[in-house]
Amino acid sequence: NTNKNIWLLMGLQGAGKTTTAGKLAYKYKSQGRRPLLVAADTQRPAAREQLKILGKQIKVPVLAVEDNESPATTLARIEAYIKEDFRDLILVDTAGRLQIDDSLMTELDDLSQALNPSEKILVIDSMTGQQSLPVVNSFDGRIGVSGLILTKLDGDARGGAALSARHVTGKPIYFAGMSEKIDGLEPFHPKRIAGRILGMGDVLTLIEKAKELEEDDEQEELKNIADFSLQDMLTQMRRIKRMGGFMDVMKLIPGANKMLPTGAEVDEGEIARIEAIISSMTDLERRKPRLLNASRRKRIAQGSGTKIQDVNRLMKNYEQMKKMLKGMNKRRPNRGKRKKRR
Ligand SMILES: Nc1nc2c(ncn2[C@@H]2O[C@H](COP(=O)(O)OP(=O)(O)OP(=O)(O)O)[C@@H](O)[C@H]2O)c(=O)[nH]1
Ligand SMILES: [Mg+2]
Repeated sequence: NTNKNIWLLMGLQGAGKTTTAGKLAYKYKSQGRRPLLVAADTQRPAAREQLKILGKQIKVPVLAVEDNESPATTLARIEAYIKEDFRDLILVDTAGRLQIDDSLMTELDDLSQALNPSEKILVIDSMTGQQSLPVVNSFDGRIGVSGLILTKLDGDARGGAALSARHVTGKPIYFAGMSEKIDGLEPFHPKRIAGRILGMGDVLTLIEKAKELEEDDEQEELKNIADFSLQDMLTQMRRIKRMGGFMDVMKLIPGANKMLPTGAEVDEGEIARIEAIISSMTDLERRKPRLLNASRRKRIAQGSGTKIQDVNRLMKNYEQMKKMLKGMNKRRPNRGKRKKRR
């Protein structure tokens, strides 16, 4: 039965399999294909009902299994169906698993063996981020996974980035779910996702982490974020460095690894460069960065053994950081009033 184009959708409970099955059917139907949805949850009639409703909405037929139907029967029914009503894409929605559960895995494996799907797609809720790595491995070990679909990327891009690198999971990512709506399925662009999370916001995450670790370090606490100066930036950068190396901290950010050039030295170098640049400024310049005109920047570059572009880039980062800190402060008025733990 290798001539049938069967895509098996599997994944943990609530990952978005059913929604994604509907989205795929909708997408390919609009491209002129003839999809058939198969509701293969042999235990929960409600799960099958959910897919039937989706199918009705998008006018794609749904073949629902019976309670405890055997995989061989399901295959026979699919074959009988497409003989009557030709279908060139068969999307099989399966039962969710709360976690990797042996009996359900066996069931899924039996179904997969019987249907011999051309694609075995693991649907992953991107909110679970790196924690889904063992899930990918179990499904792959047991059933085989040909590719991933990440859902709920509209909620958390970090999770997506955690899984975005092919070398992390060894699997291609076919699509990304970007909303609950039927048309909320898009091609996955790892660079875009990683770019979204690797803005200055992540430096802020690092700063927050550093702050948490050093809550008692009060003198250095940012008194007033509106007054965030280059000196403060340097202080924060040094904290990050003290936390055990920039690279180690960067590793905390899912997906950050692959954005960085190979070799940790490069990034330690970046901090060293920032330190050198800020150290070459006068006190006044650090407090009033507006003073930094072209000739001062040139002097600073020379003094720090860097290029004027490095100084410019630092200033741009600083401005961004300041802007974000201000925004953050507005959104969370209680920031900084956290009780001290000892
Ligand atoms: N925001 C958002 N919500 C999504 C996305 N994909 C799925 N959801 C929501 O996630 C919830 C679970 O989706 P389902 O498709 O029912 O998940 P499932 O994997 O079939 O769940 P089980 O069959 O119970 O294992 C629903 O509320 C969906 O609307 C997405 O890309 N973005
Ligand atoms: Mg479902």
